[in-house]
Amino acid sequence: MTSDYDELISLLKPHGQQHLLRFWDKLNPVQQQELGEEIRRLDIGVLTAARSGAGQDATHDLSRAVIPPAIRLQQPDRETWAQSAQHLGAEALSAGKVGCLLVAGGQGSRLGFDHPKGMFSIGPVSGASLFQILLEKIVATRDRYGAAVPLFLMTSPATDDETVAYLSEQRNFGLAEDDVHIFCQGTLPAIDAQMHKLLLAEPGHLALSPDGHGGMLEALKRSGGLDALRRRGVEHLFYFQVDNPLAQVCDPETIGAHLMAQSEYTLQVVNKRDPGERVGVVVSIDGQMRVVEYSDLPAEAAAERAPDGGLKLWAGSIAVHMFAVDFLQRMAADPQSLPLHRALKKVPYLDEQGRTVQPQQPNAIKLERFIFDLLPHAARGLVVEVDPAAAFAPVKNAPGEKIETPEYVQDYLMAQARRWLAAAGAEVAEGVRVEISPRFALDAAELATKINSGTKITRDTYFT
Ligand code: UD2
Repeated sequence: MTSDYDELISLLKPHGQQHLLRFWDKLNPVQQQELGEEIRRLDIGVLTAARSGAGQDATHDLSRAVIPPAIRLQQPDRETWAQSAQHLGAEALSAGKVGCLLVAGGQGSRLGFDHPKGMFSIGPVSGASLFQILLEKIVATRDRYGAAVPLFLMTSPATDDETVAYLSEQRNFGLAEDDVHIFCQGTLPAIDAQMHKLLLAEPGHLALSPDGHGGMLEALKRSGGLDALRRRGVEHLFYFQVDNPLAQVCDPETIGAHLMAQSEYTLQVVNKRDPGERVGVVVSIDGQMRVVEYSDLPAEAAAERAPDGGLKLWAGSIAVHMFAVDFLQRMAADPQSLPLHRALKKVPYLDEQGRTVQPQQPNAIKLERFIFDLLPHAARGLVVEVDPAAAFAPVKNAPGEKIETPEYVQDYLMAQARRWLAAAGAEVAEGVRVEISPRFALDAAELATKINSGTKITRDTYFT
């Protein structure tokens, strides 16, 4: 009978990774079992990547890149088109055919917040958390259309326990227990950049980190989420990130656009004004759509101008997508559908003597999968331009930086509230902070039914 040790060695040796068992004899049986499980869970593609130093991003010939046909904000028929789209979207919502997928694996470390980012307080008057604002949008959508909108919420090993406890304490901000499916993404190991060896963080643990938002596909399937979607008759998923409280969650216009085009993968985009904006661009190369991440976009390509003076590659992805569930199901069945991306990072590790080394320079390759790499596989894709003032204000940076700080995001939220109040005929005094809970009004039209024209707002107000 072969021992655990022998079995693990036979897994690792062909890939030159047997050093992972260096401290095996010092581990107790429980630790040995845990390490064994981590090793068995490694996917073979990663081991091969480790051996070859691969996981290298493919380069694309951006000279042939064009923007795919897109629904533009300024196109003359946008208004009429939007009405038909909204109608279709509303029908799908009323029929319970739409669910939400929120990726919330990130921590607030860049914001100096040592908790899941979703718990970060952002409401400019209420102090509501990102989770509260986003989940209340789902609750308000459910109430408006009279049908459940199930939420599939992805956490990571670092955020899972706290997120589960927080949402339970907050009673999911009004979403029924049956409509919330929390699942945890997987991890990928860090690889020594010189030697192509997987790193140990502790004698009995690999150096692991979350596998990127692309890990959603595998994790959704593994957790039974894809089956649950089928069972519930959900045909389309509205996907968004936890850092953007302005996200137009379940926007009927976007859902309708997706349905009209029979799209498998629809992306909300903004018109990039500045070549340096940190959003991926949606392009079409030889008829195939894909997202090129900002870090992979050469400066010259990013800065190239179109004849009208705008940027040639203008379509900035704000990471708000619609997916056909059939498409996700098809993709989840193919382990190759999402490639690995690599990034050189500083990763602490155990040296041969078992001492922890804190590297001063990037020493390791971290691997991740990106959900937008599904786009080239879609039989039909669609790009819909949205107004950033109404749809995109992510909180990414600590106070003091230029953009995407908590103050910047709060300014966006307050500016939207002011616009809606002005449209309802209310007057908001200078310097007053206003905030509208999604449960009070989901849009300007709803607000107008609740606020009397001529109302004067002279002190900080949270409409709830
Ligand atoms: C992302 C997009 C960028 C643009 C921008 C809009 C990537 C690689 N880039 O940039 O093109 O659309 O968003 O704001 O996506 N997350 C997880 N698990 C992970 C990694 C991320 O759940 O393993 C979540 C994270 O909680 C966050 C979101 O994905 O909500 C975005 O992640 P990010 O902050 O790493 O991406 P960013 O801002 O560089």
